Amino acid sequence: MASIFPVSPLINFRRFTPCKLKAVTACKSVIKSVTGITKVPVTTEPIVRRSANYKPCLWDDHFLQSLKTEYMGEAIDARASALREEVRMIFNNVVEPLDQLELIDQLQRLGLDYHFHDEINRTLKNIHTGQKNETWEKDLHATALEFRLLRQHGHYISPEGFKRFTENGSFNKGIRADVQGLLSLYEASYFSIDGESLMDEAWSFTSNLLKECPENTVDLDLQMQVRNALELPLQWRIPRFDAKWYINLYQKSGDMIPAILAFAKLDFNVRQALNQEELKDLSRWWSRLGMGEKLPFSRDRLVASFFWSLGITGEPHHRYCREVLTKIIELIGVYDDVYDVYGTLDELELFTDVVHRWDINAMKELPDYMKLCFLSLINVVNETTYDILKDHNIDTFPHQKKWFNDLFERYIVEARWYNSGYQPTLEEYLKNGFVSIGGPIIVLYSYICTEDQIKKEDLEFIEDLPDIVRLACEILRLSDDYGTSSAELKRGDVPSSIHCYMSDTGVSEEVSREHMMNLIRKKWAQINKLRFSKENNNPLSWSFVDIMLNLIRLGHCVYNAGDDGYGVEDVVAKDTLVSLLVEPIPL
Ligand code: 0FV
Ligand code: MN
Ligand code: MN
Ligand code: MN
Ligand code: MN
Repeated sequence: MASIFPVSPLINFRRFTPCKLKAVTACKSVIKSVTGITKVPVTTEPIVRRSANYKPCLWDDHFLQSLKTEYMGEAIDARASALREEVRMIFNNVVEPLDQLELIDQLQRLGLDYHFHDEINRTLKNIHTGQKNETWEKDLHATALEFRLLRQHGHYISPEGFKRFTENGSFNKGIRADVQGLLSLYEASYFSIDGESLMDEAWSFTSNLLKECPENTVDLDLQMQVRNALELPLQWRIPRFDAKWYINLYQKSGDMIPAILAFAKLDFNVRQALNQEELKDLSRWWSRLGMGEKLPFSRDRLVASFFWSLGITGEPHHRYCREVLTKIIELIGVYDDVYDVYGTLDELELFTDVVHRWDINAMKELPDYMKLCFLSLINVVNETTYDILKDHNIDTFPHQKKWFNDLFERYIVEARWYNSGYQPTLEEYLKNGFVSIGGPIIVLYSYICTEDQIKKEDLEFIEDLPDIVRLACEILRLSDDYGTSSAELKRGDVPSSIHCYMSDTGVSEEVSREHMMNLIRKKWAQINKLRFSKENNNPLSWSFVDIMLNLIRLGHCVYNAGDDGYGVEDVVAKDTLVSLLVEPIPL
């Protein structure tokens, strides 16, 4: 059926024209190493390759190795333990439910909650089953904070409580002046379950009002919190990345408790010191591989890869997980560039086939640059297999091999689409794209590297890509496209979700982007629904699902947050990394 919308000038058919190729490189090594053995055509014609024009790496190994910290050692550990116990005592002495909720919220935002899991869970359980008084019920902020924290921790609470603030199904105009209440309701609305129309209403009501509010309120700190929340809600953020910002805010707040402030600062610095040690090890691994120099067409982003791993799980005892995830994410970035930017279709078909066979003897069939890719892959898989086997007595080799195969099978589909000029529908694109973004493989590695007891049924559950995993990875794909599709289209790459939807419907890019944001919110609500559903036979723990969701929170932080330099196509802004990983908080 003909569309009534004007057809986008960029993409107007099921086929699109691949962009002009930018870089021309005669790749003699490819030709030499494959002569007579491979499907790569032997030709003296120069091979035309694209370029992503990535900026050079901002952090050299020398700089990372030179990082020094004073936040390590016995004296620091003793000081941290003392403060931790002091904060525990403070926590246990708080008795009013609203004060308890406020404190839990503060601890989470200060990045300290991981020390007090038991206390927090016990308190929320009591609040969940306890009675509320009348003053509470009239307080929008209290109602919304309770709703958000209970749902965040897996205690179902109905949105009925918000009905007290509505008239004929719409939110009461009387709450317009209560900016704190609106902000709390806005944050709560991101915990809505698909189908809860009152929560949809809460979201549109509060987000519209809050957009106007900064000029109308006097409290500058509240204004700042509102702006921050409109940029990204708490449910879409990684608290540790905002901890410095929040510590600063907490320091100025009227209910600041000095011991909590002191512990927050010290703990931040202690964790930063640990992360620096981790980075030094990883940087040695990466510079020894030398892929940054050997494969200059690909991104060289070790610190950014570490940043992703830190966002997925920042707790100190998950060090091993961060090590493996950083390696996997770094390598996936290179392999992805081989498929999207550098490799010819013939080379890519061959590479996909060699990985499928997983035969070290087949390596000789590959062009030299691909040999490095294949060997680095085999090495990291072997190493991880060894570690997991040693610590858990489980052979994950066949699994890991399958994860990479599945990933590359999706990569090659996109390469074929690009090379034939095929324009997929959004549905077709997403079916492939939620895997090609690397979501499932990162979730699977997160699972085997964080669980104390790896269970076969859990592994198989994730491998089958059930709805909850699919939805999360679709969000990651949509977020990535939101941030990277313009650059990808310019250099020549498979059309992104935004462009598929434009081609499907004829809408403008702006409308398509808005549609993607709505889709993302819808998919979050579907995830929330699955998490609380009784029929859902998801064997994964609440806390592991949260680790999985951190991956999409990262997608939001990197690709969807305002225009403060975060959403850069190929690198997380340097200032963010310096603040998180290099500069301690002055005590
Ligand atoms: C995404 O790159 C990216 F950062 C990759 C592949 C590294 C690992 C992935 C995540 C941690 C999300 P790019 O935008 O080139 O990915 P696509 O899929 O669009 O080629
Ligand atoms: Mn790519
Ligand atoms: Mn790709
Ligand atoms: Mn992308
Ligand atoms: Mn892409």
